[in-house]
Amino acid sequence: NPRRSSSYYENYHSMKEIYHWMEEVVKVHSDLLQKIYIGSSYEKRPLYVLKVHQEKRKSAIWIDCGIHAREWISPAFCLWFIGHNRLWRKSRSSHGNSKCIGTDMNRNFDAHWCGEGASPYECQETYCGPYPESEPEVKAVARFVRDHKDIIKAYITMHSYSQLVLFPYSYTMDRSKDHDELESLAKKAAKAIKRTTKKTYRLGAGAQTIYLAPGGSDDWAYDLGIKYSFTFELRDTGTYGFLLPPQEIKPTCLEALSAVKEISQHVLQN
Ligand code: ING
Ligand code: ZN
Repeated sequence: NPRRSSSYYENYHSMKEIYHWMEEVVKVHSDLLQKIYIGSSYEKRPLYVLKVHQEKRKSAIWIDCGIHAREWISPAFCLWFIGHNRLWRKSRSSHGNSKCIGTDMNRNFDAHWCGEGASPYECQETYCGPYPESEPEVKAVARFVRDHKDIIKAYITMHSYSQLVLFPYSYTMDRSKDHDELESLAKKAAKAIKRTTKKTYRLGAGAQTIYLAPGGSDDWAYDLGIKYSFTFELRDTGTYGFLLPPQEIKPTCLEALSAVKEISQHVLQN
């Protein structure tokens, strides 16, 4: 039940926990949130205002929660109100009567769609969608790549995080017929990264390196005939995870570029 999961907001928390939550949420969203000390309670506990703002001082709306101690739902609302989900993964599509939104677009491609490693349930983070290419975003990419498959020699998709260079397959533990060539090219890419920023990227076929995951774009592109198909998991390895600090953008891009160059060179030679 971590502070940024949706189930966190569907539970009650102690005062101490709420103070910790305030600190964390203000730190993570320092661009949007400000914590202002406005005094203390009779028992000397600090009272804070969380100010939500984007533009400079215009007008404001005051909301308070928990004036009456036994009314727990009231502070729960204030927490829920602030707790926008920075860690959203899926698309934004709705599905019939389900209250849950979104499809995992990297499970929605037509490559062993919705097999083991994806979920048929709308509320899951790896929901595969009602049918392959059900998502307009996936359909648009798939259509474009299909229409240009004779000229597209490599397919590269960027994700985060874990520092990995992955290649097909992710939908099966079996090796692809180009496994050895893809592995040696991934090794070259990882070496280029090491030369550029000294960072270590591990490499391997998706299913063997991380987990079984059908419906991914790289497997789909590979089976379409685009041999050089790669998924990059960029920085970091978990220190900041999805909340990578801005100072790491430039070095991450430089190392990724060195890997992309390595792949391009190989593709041009073959
Ligand atoms: N990782 C990928 C994911 O969609 C992946 C891993 C790669 C799956 C290739 C399928 C094919 O789970 C992240 N970080 O999204
Ligand atoms: Zn991803």
